[in-house]
Amino acid sequence: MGTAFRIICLILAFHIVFEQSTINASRFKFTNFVCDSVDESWISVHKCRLKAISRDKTTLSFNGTLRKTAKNIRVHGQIFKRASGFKPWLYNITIDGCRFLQRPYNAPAILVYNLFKQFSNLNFTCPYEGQVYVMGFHLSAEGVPVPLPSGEYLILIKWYIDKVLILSTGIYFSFEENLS
Ligand SMILES: *[C@@H]1O[C@H](CO)[C@@H](O)[C@H](O)[C@H]1NC(C)=O
Ligand SMILES: *[C@@H]1O[C@H](CO)[C@@H](O)[C@H](O)[C@H]1NC(C)=O
Ligand SMILES: *[C@@H]1O[C@H](CO)[C@@H](O)[C@H](O)[C@H]1NC(C)=O
Ligand SMILES: CC(=O)N[C@H]1CO[C@H](CO)[C@@H](O)[C@@H]1O
Repeated sequence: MGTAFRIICLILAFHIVFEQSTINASRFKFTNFVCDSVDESWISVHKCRLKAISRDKTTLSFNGTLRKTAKNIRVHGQIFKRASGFKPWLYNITIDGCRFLQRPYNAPAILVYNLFKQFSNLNFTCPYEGQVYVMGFHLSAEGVPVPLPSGEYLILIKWYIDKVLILSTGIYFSFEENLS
């Protein structure tokens, strides 16, 4: 085996190790997506699921039809972090959905909305009727906009129309920082 060949192997090996430890420094992964408490008089849910695209990429999709005109939407979002069961963590917020769509307010809500709005049709002002969807939403660890400790998380979002709970969506994900 020539010296040149050995050097090339060494460079290649170094390159691979270096790339894995830098590019894959952190990992974000959806682990479950649950839609329940569905009020069929208000909404039918056609799709609520995750799809594994590759080892590092899982997409989230929701597709539903609002059967009536929604003008008064309240959104209650809460974050949980796993620590022998999911415990409330940091945020527990309620926003006026229609007001938000007119002029986004509430920093954590804006942050989450900005992540998924390009994958959805929730981008116009009230009233809402008919199709509502989020299709193929995915996020890489680099896309996570805030420092996040490693762990398992749940974002529980409850959707109310005219003060009636019409849908509850649970988004579970794991985040691992600085793998290597
Ligand atoms: C949502 O589901 C409905 C009913 O199955 C379908 O007609 C529509 O094309 C779907 N929308 C998207 C964005 O996939
Ligand atoms: C979160 O907010 C909701 C609605 O405001 C309230 O009912 C609930 O008790 C709160 N949970 C925690 C853990 O603060
Ligand atoms: C809202 O999203 C839909 C679907 O992605 C897109 O076709 C439409 O142009 C968007 N509308 C606005 C006002 O951004
Ligand atoms: C080993 C491993 O997970 N490699 C991934 C590192 O990140 C790049 C870019 O995101 C992926 O293409 C690799 O598959």
